[in-house]
Amino acid sequence: MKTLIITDIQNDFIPGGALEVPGGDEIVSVINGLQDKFDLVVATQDWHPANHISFASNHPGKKSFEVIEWHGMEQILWPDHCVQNSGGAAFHPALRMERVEAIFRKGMDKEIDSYSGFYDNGHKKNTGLAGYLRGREADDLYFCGLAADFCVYYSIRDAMKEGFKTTLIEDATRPIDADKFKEIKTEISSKGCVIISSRDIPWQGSALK
Ligand code: VGL
Ligand code: ZN
Repeated sequence: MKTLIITDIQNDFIPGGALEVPGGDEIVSVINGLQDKFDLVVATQDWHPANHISFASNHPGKKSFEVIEWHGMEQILWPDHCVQNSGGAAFHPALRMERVEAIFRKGMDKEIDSYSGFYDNGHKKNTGLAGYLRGREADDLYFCGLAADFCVYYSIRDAMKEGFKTTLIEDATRPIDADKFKEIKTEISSKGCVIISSRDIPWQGSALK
């Protein structure tokens, strides 16, 4: 079953937000137009407590985008973003939500960051997304959203490890770092992720109808 996974279309990742992704606003209408082509639509939402360790503000003397070691793992320090219940954590107001069947939240444990919609960065806690998708018989996953080089990338890697068929819709995502995203595309396509444009989707309407 063809499933669209909409990653983190939240105000803080849109230009003007706390952790803005260049061009993030441009993909909202693309994603809205894609939704009716899928049998199942799921969203993820970055959802941090204010004391989250990924925030530079919680490490006195450190600045945003510095890298530290935390519990033996590299951690990029981010500006405060997607704080639970804040306007920045809300979905972009223009994002269509009526077809979104489930929302998987991540990044709620203050001690560990969580880019992927499936697992935290230490692969210790499972969000339940893989089990939910299997329960819904969703085996063919299409990824879009923000940011291409973080949450979308880590979600695709985990989806491939979990045995799902994966496709990235390139014009429905935007990276924080364009050069890094070029390397990521080479890596994920070598591992079996198909990269397409929304214009390449051949079927009309929901694949099941
Ligand atoms: C993200 C950095 C920190 C993302 C979330 O959604 O790509 N990036 N938290
Ligand atoms: Zn985050």
